[in-house]
Amino acid sequence: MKTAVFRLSIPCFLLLVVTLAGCGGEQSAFAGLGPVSSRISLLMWIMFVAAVLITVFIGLLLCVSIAGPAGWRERLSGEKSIVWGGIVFPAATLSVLLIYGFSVLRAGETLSRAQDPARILVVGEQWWWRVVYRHADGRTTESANEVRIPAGRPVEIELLSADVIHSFWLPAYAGKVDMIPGHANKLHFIADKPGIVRGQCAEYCGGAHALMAFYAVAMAPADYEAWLSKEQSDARPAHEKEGEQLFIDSGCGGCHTVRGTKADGKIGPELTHVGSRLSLGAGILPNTPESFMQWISRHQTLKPDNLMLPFDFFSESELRSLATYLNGLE
Ligand code: HEC
Ligand SMILES: [Cu+2]
Repeated sequence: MKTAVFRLSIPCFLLLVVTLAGCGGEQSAFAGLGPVSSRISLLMWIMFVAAVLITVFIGLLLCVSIAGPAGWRERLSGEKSIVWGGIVFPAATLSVLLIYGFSVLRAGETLSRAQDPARILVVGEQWWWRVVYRHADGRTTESANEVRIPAGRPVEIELLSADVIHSFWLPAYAGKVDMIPGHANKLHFIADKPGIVRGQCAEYCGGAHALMAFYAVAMAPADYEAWLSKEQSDARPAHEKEGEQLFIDSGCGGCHTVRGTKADGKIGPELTHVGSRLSLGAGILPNTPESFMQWISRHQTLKPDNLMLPFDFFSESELRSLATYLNGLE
């Protein structure tokens, strides 16, 4: 008996460690790094503590009604306890929680009336994110798989989908909002301070759904403006001419845009400044020359069924010059 308990306790302990490991870090709903997410996590704690208290209370009543003193048992089986415990109490608690929940939802709406939010459009695609920054003068700059925002300033993200339903979830700053084909949803939040957090698609959208993540980078407002004007510019002339030529000749430009070159495809992620992003393949690889080589040669293994054509025929040196070229697009 003792050994059985001991044998079970190790997997249980490991499971607990693995589960708790999900609580910290860059993709945590507990982080509360902005006013909207802080209110959501407070609501969650209130619901959790209330649920624990109610469960314990009901458990106690159950014990008393089974094995308690006769007087108590009789009182609990009366009509009164059903009316108060079964109707009045749940109706009152649920109404209070409902009203409080609405007020938490309003926190985002209040932000939506804020003057001059940073406006960004994010389109969910199988299985990556198209990100479009709207400038004050009406122009736009397209990027992908990374959302940069100014810290301390309201952000308005318009959410759309190009194919099926996705869900934009950036737990450190806000709740999740669905991206629905043909219907624009809006998400409002503020990031309290500069930092890097991770987001994830939170609605099953096909095979590679679990590999559809992104990073959000909150920057000091002046740094953000500087970054945005750099992002708006065309790609600087390539040092790696051979890689650039290979990119054009292999037809990569039929699906990808590198502004300032002949590549102007719109099917895949925009690559004008891909070298300055944090990750590749929608949050699945770190942005290094080796990752570019891996992605180009093995992306169908790394992210099965993704919509980029397989390119598994390049030689090592061709891969290297493509990777050097792309990594140099900063
Ligand atoms: C048929 C269209 C198509 C062609 C042709 C194509 N790609 Fe792609 N590419 C995509 C799509 C779609 C994705 C996004 C895949 C995903 O993450 O689900 C992608 C992703 C990428 C990424 C990762 C981008 C990011 O934001 O992380 C790189 C790098 C890339 N492609 C390079 C290339 C290169 C180099 C070539 C030519 C050898 C090429 N692609 C040809 C469609 C294409
Ligand atoms: Cu998804």
